[in-house]
Amino acid sequence: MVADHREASIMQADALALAPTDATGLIRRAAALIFDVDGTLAETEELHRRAFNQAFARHGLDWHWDRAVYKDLLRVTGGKERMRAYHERLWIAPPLSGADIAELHRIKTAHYAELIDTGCCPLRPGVADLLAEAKARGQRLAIATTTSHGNIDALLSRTLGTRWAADFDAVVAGDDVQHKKPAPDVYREVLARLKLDASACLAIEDSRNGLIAASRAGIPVLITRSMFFRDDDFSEARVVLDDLLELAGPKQKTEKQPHAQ
Ligand code: XBP
Ligand code: MG
Repeated sequence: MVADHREASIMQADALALAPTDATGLIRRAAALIFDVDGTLAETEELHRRAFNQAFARHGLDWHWDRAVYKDLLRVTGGKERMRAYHERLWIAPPLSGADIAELHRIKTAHYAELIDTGCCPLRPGVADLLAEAKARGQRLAIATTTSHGNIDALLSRTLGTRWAADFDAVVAGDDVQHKKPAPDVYREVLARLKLDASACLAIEDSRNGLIAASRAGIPVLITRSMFFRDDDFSEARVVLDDLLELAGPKQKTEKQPHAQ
């Protein structure tokens, strides 16, 4: 009961959202910036969606997730959990074992890496600059994501170079913890590794599940709206931006992500 009360007051406290202009101050004051990956560092969910569909076809399943279906399924975090949730909706579907789901996810992850390797998924606008500026300021950087270490490495090796991990003090992925977002586990694990107080950090997220996860860990949140979560409820966030280019000054035109047209 106490935990729920604490959680409510944390969410309440964050309801006092800052104006975007204060976003820069919020970022600069943080001892550490903790980044979500999918939808935040890059618009990757469209590639995840394509990779799922390629895996279904390879596995002889007549499943096809269009963007509307995928947008709804994204409420379930974790690719394996997402496939299981979809399968449970198909009452007449043939039984899929845990091993089947794991094999499907392995194939999907391989397709995702191939798509990332085409270079069609750059970092979102303003991300590279923010990472470089934070590093120059001596701020610590971390990652708290639901996806896998393999997917993080595929994306960041391609966009930041193979030595990307040297700039991050903690990288926590979905399978490192017992419960995925919106549970706070990945964020609590990052805080434990950084040995920092939650209130001294800032989480940068794109989805309500991510906002809830970070808020439950007591971390203030800056949201950058993304393709599939644009209309999520972000009322507990400290700041909500369309993208990080807004930090550089008045809203600028941001180029469309080529693959996310
Ligand atoms: C987003 C997710 C992941 C991806 C798919 O993670 O929920 O499940 O959609 O990747 P985040 P996997 O926004 O926390 O980075 O198939 O590897 O789960
Ligand atoms: Mg995300």
